[in-house]
Amino acid sequence: MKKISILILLVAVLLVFSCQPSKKTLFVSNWSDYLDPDLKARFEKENNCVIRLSTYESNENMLTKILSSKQSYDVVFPSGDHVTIMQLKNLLEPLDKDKLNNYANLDPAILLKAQSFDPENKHAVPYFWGLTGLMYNKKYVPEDLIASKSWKILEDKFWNSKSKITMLDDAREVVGAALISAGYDPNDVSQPALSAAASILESWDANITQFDSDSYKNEVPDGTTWIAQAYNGDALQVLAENEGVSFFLPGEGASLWIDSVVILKSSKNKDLAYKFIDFLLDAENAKINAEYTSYPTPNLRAYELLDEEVKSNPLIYPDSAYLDKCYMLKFLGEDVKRIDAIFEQIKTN
Ligand code: SPD
Repeated sequence: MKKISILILLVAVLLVFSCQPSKKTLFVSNWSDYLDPDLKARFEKENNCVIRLSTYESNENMLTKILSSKQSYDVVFPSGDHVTIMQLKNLLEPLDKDKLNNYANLDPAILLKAQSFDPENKHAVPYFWGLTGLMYNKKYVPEDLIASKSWKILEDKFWNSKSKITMLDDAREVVGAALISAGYDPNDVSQPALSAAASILESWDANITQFDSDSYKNEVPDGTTWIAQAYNGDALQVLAENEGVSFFLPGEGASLWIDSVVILKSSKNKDLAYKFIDFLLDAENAKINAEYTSYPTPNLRAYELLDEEVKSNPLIYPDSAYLDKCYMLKFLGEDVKRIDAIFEQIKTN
């Protein structure tokens, strides 16, 4: 008799659970440290869903992952040149802007810039933009060496035999920095430009320990690395926690990029994907996210809500004179192979 009661109870419990509507899951792949976890949790709660978030450290890894994974991702965050690459591969869902009530919060000037990689802003919603500079540990790097605030400090003999430099694991950023240092546009793939960049990279490489886009966030503060090529928001997240670390945008100029949020054509949850993007576009949410990431926001309504201290920080929002010296990393088509070849050569040296 007792056994029968237990069995009935078990069946009842199973029935209750099987009747619960299962939560929808949104598969999101994003750069690391690029979304406030509290916002993610709030979206899940408000929409009775789960976000499965996986992270990546480079556009190339993201693309390999979505092309090779059995899991179909719903939402990803490529940089401009990769929006074009993904669109040419027919991976992107054209946006139905009627489903994005907060789209009008975006800065028209940034939307115009984004048209260089996404004509008519058809497939990509600008998420953050940013600049790439150098982050260093003040204890080990002498101020007089840094004073010039130039990419050229990486060529200084101070670094010889120290093995204390790291650069991003990103061909466009690394070769781009060398091109800027040599006085060229990082999109220049002419022979003279690439030869100059290759020889500068050789001199830097003698003291570079690794090409890595993540570990510098711990290694500069703890002194394993003394100077690292760094994305500005990531660097500012580190600075906020470590007084001994500093960051600068080199005087010659820097690469400038716009990362966007896109919905994949293969997404099985497009309605939820739209809701998520619209949630990110909400002015208050975008402001919270901008404060968390320390990246410049393309959301004009969110920008207006930011503290004066953030808006006037030249490492987040440099003045127009500096921005005029910065270069958007453009889609280069087949020519990118010439940049990749130099990067591979340096990496395998
Ligand atoms: N942790 C977030 C890093 C975002 C970097 N954006 C990519 C820029 C590629 N040039």
